[in-house]
Amino acid sequence: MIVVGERINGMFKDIRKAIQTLDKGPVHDWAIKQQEAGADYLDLNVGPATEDKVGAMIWLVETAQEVAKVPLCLDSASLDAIEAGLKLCKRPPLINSCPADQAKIDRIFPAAKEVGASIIGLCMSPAGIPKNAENRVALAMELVANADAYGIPMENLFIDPLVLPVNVAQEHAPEVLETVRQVKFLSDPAPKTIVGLSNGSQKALDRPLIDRTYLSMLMACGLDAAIANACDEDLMTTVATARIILNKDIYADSYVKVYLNRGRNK
Ligand code: THG
Repeated sequence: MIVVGERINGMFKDIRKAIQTLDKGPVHDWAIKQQEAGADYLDLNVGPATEDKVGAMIWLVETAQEVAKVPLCLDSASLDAIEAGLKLCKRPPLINSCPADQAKIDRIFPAAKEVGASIIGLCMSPAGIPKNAENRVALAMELVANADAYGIPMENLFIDPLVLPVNVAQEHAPEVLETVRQVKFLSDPAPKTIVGLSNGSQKALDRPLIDRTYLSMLMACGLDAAIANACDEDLMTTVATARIILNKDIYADSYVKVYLNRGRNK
């Protein structure tokens, strides 16, 4: 399981303030904390902190890289911000993200190819997010065909079916599970799959319970990666346990301890 630490996001008050005051402390702290907790990538998202998405992304990339041992995940709807961040990355990042929109694909895919970056392809078109799995999979297919045409290896394409809050869009939750299952049969080799896990529990009661329940179900459907709260120990031990049950790691009485001490889990 590839875990992308979600915490460096202007959606959170401390990071919003850090971006506005150019205070490196919170960005350094969360980069270190998340990678120590087992994050494989660090998501960087300016969020609502400022209108200067490009300037803020440059600052986030430079600041995070002062302490980061893991690669970055450049999270922005602004292609300018992604491109600016991409130029500064010391390690090939994960580009977050590109919808099934040909104009955006034609800009992002070649840029990713040039530096060996991976791409998150969203099951979303200019018409929006489909309601059912079938139409989400059709958009995934477009992204797969484009990756193929641009010479991007399938292991570098992460399909995101788009998790929506379960309290207002409950009917989407099983469609996301089904999309993950079907994407694994789209091509051989298949692309990877990823979700923004915490979207599902927004504004709901007992968020960690929803997050870890949904994650174990998604893993049973073949999920490869999640943008998630890497500092939630119960979530991370759920990942370790699901991997045992899926026979991906060998059972040992001490597996949870070993996993936590190891701090990483691929
Ligand atoms: N897919 C992709 N990228 C994504 C998402 C996705 N990036 C952003 C998001 N979704 C994943 N990251 C988060 C980060 C935080 C929260 C949810 C998803 C979150 N934040 C608190 C909230 O809104 O309640 C912030 C409040 C606070 O504590 O200050 O839940 O789906 N590719």
